[in-house]
This record gives sequence, C-alpha cells and structure tokens, in this order.
Amino acid sequence: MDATSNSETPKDTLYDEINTFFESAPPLKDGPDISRKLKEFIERNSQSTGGRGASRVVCVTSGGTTVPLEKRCVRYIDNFSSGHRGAASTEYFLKAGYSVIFLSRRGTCQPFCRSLPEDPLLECFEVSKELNVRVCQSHSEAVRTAIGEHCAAVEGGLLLKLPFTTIFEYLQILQLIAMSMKNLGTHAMFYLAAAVSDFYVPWKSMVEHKIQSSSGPLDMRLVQVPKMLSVLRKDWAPVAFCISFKLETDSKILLEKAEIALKKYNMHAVVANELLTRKEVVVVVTSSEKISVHRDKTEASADVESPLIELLAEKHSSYIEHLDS
Ligand code: 9Z3
Repeated sequence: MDATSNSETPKDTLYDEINTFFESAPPLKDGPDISRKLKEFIERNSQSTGGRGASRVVCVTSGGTTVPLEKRCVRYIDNFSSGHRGAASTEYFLKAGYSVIFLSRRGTCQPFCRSLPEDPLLECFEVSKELNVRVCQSHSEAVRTAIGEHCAAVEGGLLLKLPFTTIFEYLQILQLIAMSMKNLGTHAMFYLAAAVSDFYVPWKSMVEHKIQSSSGPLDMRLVQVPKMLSVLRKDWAPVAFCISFKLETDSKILLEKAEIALKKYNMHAVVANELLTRKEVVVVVTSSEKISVHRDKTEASADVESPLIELLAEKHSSYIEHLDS
C-alpha cells in the first residue's frame, strides 16, 4: 500500500499522529514492570501444550478509557462500558483453552466476579462475636467458586490482568502487549471490547491545574485519537487474528458501520452490538458473512459470550490452519 492509498488518513499523516500521541503521552508509571510480566507470561505460554498443539493467547480489552482534562486530573471525559463483556469473554476463552491477557479499566467488572454482589467484601462476609471473619452462608458457594477459579487461572499462569484508566495508559499498554505477542504469530488473538475514546486533549496542551468554573463557559479543543487499529494490524501484530467491536444505539446503522470498520481496519471480524440488546444478541460480521449469535434464553444464567467465544475460537482455528498450512 502506498503512502496515500488510505483515502481518509494518508499513511504518513497517520504515523505522524501516532508519533505525536506517544511522544506527548505521560510515560507509564509501571512500564518496566508491565513489560517484565508480559515477557514472563508469553514465555510460559509459548510452549507447546502436549497433544493440543501450540498454545493460543488472546488479549481481551475491557471497560472504557478516560480522557483527562487537567494534568492534575479532577475532571475527565469517560466512555461507557461496565466491563461485563470483557470479563465474561475472558472466562469463556479460558474454558476454550486460551491463555488471556486481560487489559481492563480499573474498577470495572472482573473475570469470575460476575455472580458476586456489587460490594462483595461487605456483603459476602460477616464478623463473629469472637471477631473472626467468615463467609456468609448465602454467598459461600459463589465466593468459593470465584476465588477457586480465579486462583487456578492466575496461579496457573493462564491469566494476566493489567489495569488502565486513561486513553494514554490504554494505548501504551496495548502496544506493549502487541509487541510481546508478535512471536506467537497466528496463535495470537486480539479481542478489542474496550470502549476507546475518539477524541483527547494532548498532554502538552493540557492545563496543569483544575479548570476554574469562574472563568466562564469552557472552550476546549479535542484532537482525534489516531486510529491505532490500523497500526495494530499493519505493524504491531500483523498476523494475529483481530476482532474489534462496533457499538451503536441506532440499529439501522449498526451493520453498515460494522462493515465499514471491518474494511477500514482490515479486521478479521467485527462484533456488532446495540447498547440495549448487547447482552442478548450480537452479530459477527466478516468479509463473507454476518452471523447472529443469541444468548440461550432457556437457561437463566446463560451468557451470549458463551456461543460467541465458541464461534470466534472456531474461526481462529480455520485462520491458523489456512495460514500455517
Ligand atoms: C463494545 O461494543 C462492547 O460490547 C460494550 C460492552 C462496551 C458495548 P459492557 O462492557 O458493554 O458489557 O457494559 N465495545 C466497543 C465499544 C466501542 O467504543 N467501539 C468503537 C466504536 O464502536 C470502536 S473502538 O466505534
């Protein structure tokens, strides 16, 4: 592809925007620690898994990124996402034999915690007369399962959890993850369910202190976040299997927008979902088909992520077979 073949953003302009974004972003506080964790995780999970062939690793992104308005941040713009999709999908990917790098917004839903009450520490435990802390009878089964499954995944080296808050942290960590997964080739998957900001305030033009309301109406210029999906596909992880998500509130434009994203970012599939029905149905859009995936309504606890991950794992298998043969 030549430098100007993308009609929307010429390639050189895109790379300039990306360089500006990364150069001006505040450096990650724990960058070296994240890189070390990733290196160890990928080394452990790159080995062949006996009869099951080489292991597969998926990076699941989850939750919304924030855009700070001040360097000493008091106010920020947020993106809607509870993190349920990412957390549930992580559980099903682990069941399907994947190792998972879970890149999630701090404070959003975490894998294996979905059946616990909203404030588990205060609602699942009680203190006896002797001041011993114990699990309440009514929650003991859910707590035992959550802790057991979580420990098995983390201590078994199959789940690595990395938190983010801002768009700066998210994109820097995503880049580190993509670079570390490069050697996995076709066995790597990206499942990009996070709700990523479209506009941001560049760090160098951001004010240091809290914006004063006494200064009158706020007039602020937001810059477009560079389209990292293109760079992920072209440079960061060119042979990984890539799934992105498209969220709309208007069903009439959803599939058309998903198809545009599929082509524009050269994704292997785009999962289209509508805000109100996202837990019931999603549509997997690929270059050859559109497959509706529904939650099994006969089972109260069934999740749409169960058939969705089954389908995507199958598509990933065909992709590996096709490219590696
Ligand atoms: C999604 O569409 C996710 O499925 C949801 C999941 C955020 C709707 P919850 O976390 O919801 O379970 O509450 N994620 C992608 C959202 C998004 O912002 N996509 C961008 C777009 O649609 C592309 S990165 O333009």
